[in-house]
Amino acid sequence: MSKFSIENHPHKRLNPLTGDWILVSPHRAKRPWQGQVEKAVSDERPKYDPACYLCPGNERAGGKYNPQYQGTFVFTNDFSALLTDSPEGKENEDPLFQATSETGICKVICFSDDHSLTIPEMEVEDIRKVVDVWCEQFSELASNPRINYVQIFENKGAIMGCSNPHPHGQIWSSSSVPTEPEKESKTQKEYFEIHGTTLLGDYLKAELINKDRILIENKHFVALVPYWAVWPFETMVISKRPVQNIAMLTISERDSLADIYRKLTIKYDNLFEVSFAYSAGFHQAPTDGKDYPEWHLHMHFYPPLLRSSSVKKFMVGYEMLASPQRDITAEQAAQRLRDLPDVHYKKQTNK
Ligand code: H2U
Ligand code: ZN
Repeated sequence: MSKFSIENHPHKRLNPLTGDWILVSPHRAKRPWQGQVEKAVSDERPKYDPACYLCPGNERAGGKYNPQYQGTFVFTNDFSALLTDSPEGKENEDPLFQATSETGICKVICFSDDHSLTIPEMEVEDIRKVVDVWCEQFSELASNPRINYVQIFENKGAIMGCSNPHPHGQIWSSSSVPTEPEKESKTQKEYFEIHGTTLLGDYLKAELINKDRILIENKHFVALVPYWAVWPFETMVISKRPVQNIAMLTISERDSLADIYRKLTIKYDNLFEVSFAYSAGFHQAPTDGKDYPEWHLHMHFYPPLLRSSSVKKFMVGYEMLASPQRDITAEQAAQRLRDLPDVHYKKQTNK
């Protein structure tokens, strides 16, 4: 029998941030791909859509009107999943029936007044303004004694359940730390206690030497396909300096974040020449006033597309019941993304 290699043989990889394992089946990706990569239908949109509840001047649910804003605009979600004034309480007498009240604040952030744009089509200076809004919103919510975690995210594309193509993101902030960041809190703390350095700082150092999974590196950030990626083109953006939250970023680091967000999403759009859907967001330290030196700011990008603008990966069967699985390896995915042009397909002059 030949010697085990992760390029050729089925194996499991550990996600050290969550403790989860993922099954990788590289032998299956070796099947030649014969299907035509179909071009998506054009997604050209007007700069202003009178029917869009995020466009300037338009009416939202409940009869509120957006101002004639320019650039970014933030409002409290009209259908907030968490409320500030709900009563506190618990159900904890029976270990099998545990419930606890949860409060919070949910916001929607319009990235631009221009309905036709998406992040990869925006100018870097305009994405930079979105970074500032995230920092301001984070600081404001973090200073609220009832808010102990701030989840900043972007849900992009109808395929991800996004209700509106107007460029926007959301922030849900809560009184407790949600499941995913809670898992990462635990693993990063354990790592920091043993090594005295952040888990992601050490991971990034190793990845920058190896280079197989690196996509983009700028002054202060790196975009890569994590070793333990589950989604076909899943990526992470990690700050080179271990900072606990987005508000701790320097001016120059904020510039770098805007730059890498743009460059990564351009690669994504160029992959299937379609506005590439994903759920993306930041993971950062809890905001309960304590110090979290183990926490290392990063973003996750979870895109569902697999082979073309319409063929998505399903998380079904074995994945729902046993463990996530992928065919194309993280290294192959990184290679594909790295090889794509840095100019957005709509702006390529040879098209
Ligand atoms: P998506 O990013 O998943 O499309 O969600 C947009 C949010 O906008 C969604 O959380 C909110 C929804 O509650 N919304 C408003 O706050 N006001 C509206 O008038 C419509 C939608
Ligand atoms: Zn709009």
